[in-house]
Amino acid sequence: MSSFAWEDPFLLEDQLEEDERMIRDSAHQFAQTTLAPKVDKMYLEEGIDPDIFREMGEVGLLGVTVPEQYGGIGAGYVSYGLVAREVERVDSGYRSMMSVQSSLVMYPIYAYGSEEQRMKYLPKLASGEWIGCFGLTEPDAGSDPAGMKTRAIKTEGGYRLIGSKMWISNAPIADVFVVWAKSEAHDGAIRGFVLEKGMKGLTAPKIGGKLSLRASITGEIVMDNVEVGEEALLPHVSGLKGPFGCLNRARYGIAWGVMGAAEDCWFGARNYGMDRKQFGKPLAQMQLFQKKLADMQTEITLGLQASLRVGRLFDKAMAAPEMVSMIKRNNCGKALDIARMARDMHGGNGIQIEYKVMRHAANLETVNTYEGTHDVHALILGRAQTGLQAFF
Ligand code: TGC
Ligand code: FAD
Repeated sequence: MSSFAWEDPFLLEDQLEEDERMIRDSAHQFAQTTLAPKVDKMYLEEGIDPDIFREMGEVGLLGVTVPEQYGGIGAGYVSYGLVAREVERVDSGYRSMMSVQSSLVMYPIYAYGSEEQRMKYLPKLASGEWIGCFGLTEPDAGSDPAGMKTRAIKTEGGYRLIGSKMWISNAPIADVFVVWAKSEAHDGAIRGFVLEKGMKGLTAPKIGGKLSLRASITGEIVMDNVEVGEEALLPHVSGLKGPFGCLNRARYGIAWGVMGAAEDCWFGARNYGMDRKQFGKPLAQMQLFQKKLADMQTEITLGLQASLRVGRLFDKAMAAPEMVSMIKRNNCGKALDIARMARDMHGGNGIQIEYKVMRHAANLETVNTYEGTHDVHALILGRAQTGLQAFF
């Protein structure tokens, strides 16, 4: 038998390719030196620093899986997951900014767009010069996006968009808006449109007062008769499978990302327990404390291993949406439990910003909800094994 690496029990490191390790190391270095120093201030002030997109673009973190000819780095889905893990180790909000740009804006333009749309938008989104957002959710259509009210009415040269989107990451600072609407000209089918900042009738007010994901800006998208030309339509997809094709990728990234946040909480709790003494000995020497550390270690190890497996299948085009539901749901739920537990293990210090655990726990409340809630993913898995849908 060989020795046990407590930080990496199943030797994940050994299962990565050399190029994946290099991308991971560069993301780690960037996240720790550029993002980590600013996160507390951004979180406390609910601030926003759009320069982060350019900084991410400079080190190749935007559109990791997009081919190089469009500005991406053409890497695989395991690399994308490793990047998400490193960025979310610092803050879920920063991972949110990165994954919306990569999976929810660049991916649909790449996969469903015309060559003109790809050439126009992808290089500038990859460099971070332009910021993107993805509008699917509406005030009355969250878990049930098929219930959206936003519509596209055919005009002589294109379409007129009417409706509003709610809870949209990056929206108030976005240059490029990928929005989904029911198109009357396509028998009411859901179609994607690419809108640009400054279009008449398009506004994106900030949603303030969030107690979670405070380092990532969130807004509405209001479309008050926004006139666009035919070239704004994403030509190569129709129906809900359009937005869901993007969500499969973003949800997969989240499964890796939340494990990064959970690892930060686990290592923080362990280190705190090694230093802090009560009843004459370190907290880390107490049985209950060690049980909690063992639970964290086990769930993170299993969650990372599952994410790696789905990533390898993604790269072979063998990943099913239900696999993604399973790891998104389970990893988010476990990460949230771990963050809450780590907060408890830090005692009173656990509520302080400098110990990070309460910020992670508050962020993970959102991550457990967006991109399909914990329960919605249970229903997706329930439907897959019974053939019976329980949504309505
Ligand atoms: P359903 O009848 O199941 O499907 C309708 C059509 O869509 C296809 N489809 C998929 N295609 C690809 N991948 C998937 N995962 C797919 N899921 C469904 C399906 O094959 C069908 O196609 P067709 O051609 O037969 O029409 O649809 P439903 O209306 O019954 O949906 C049910 C449900 C609950 C599964 C679904 O609506 C759902 O997943 N709801 C959750 C909504 C959600 O995830 N919203 C996310 C908004 S974006 C966001 O949160 C970004 S946060 C980003 C950040 O800051 O990081
Ligand atoms: P609801 O759908 O109203 O759900 C409320 C509760 O009811 C949940 O517990 C849910 O599980 C439960 N529920 C719903 N349906 C059922 C059912 N059939 N059976 C049993 N229980 C059910 N959206 C975007 O389009 N783009 C973005 O960039 C984006 N960013 C976001 C950023 C933040 C900070 C947040 C908070 C949200 C973001 N969202 C975004 C929206 C997010 O995807 C939705 O919040 C999420 O899909 C849930 O929808 P809802 O909030 O309307 O909740």
